[in-house]
Amino acid sequence: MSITARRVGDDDPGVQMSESAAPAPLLTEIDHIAIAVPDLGAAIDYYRDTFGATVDHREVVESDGVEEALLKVAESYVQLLTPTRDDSTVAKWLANRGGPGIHHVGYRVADCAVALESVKAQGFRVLDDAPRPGSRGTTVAFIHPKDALGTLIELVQE
Ligand code: CMX
Ligand code: CO
Repeated sequence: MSITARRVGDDDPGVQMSESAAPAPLLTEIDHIAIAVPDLGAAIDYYRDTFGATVDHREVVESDGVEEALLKVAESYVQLLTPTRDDSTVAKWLANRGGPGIHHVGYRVADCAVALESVKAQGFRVLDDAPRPGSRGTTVAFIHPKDALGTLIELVQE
């Protein structure tokens, strides 16, 4: 929560400390770190051979044109992500970047609709106007990276 020191004019003398209007905490946990890769099998092998991490869940998310492999790390996941078709935004992202890397962060929220409305009410661009189905039965919504410190954010309700 940020504290703003505000000096006010002569007609209202003195210095006041006022708290900015922050919402109640919306993020309950890191749900996943998503790493986009050109070769899902090779990425799974890397995590297994290097860290002993194994696949907990695998799914094709047709709406996003991706296939994911989720590796469980404590209560969170590493989401290895690869495009399933050329017009997938992840295919474009990999081509622009020229290789694998962190694509987005998924934060767990208690209520995706409430969190999304809070972000929208603050004037930030979102990529989903309403919550939609994600993988493994979750409900998700994405926030535009240009309005989120250059990081694509996925709000995830389990
Ligand atoms: N993280 C940070 N910045 C990103 C980004 C990302 N993942 N993807 C794109 N950008 C930036 C680009 O660098 C570019 O910046 P500049 O204008 O400064 O060059 C800008 O955003 C626009 O990029 P773009 O290449 O034109 O990309 P698009 O607008 O075609 O798509 C985005 C970007 C974020 C709108 C799109 O990827 C999207 O809608 N994502 C949400 C859905 C999604 O990511 N699904 C896959 C995962 C599914 C899952 O996890 O289940
Ligand atoms: Co994700």
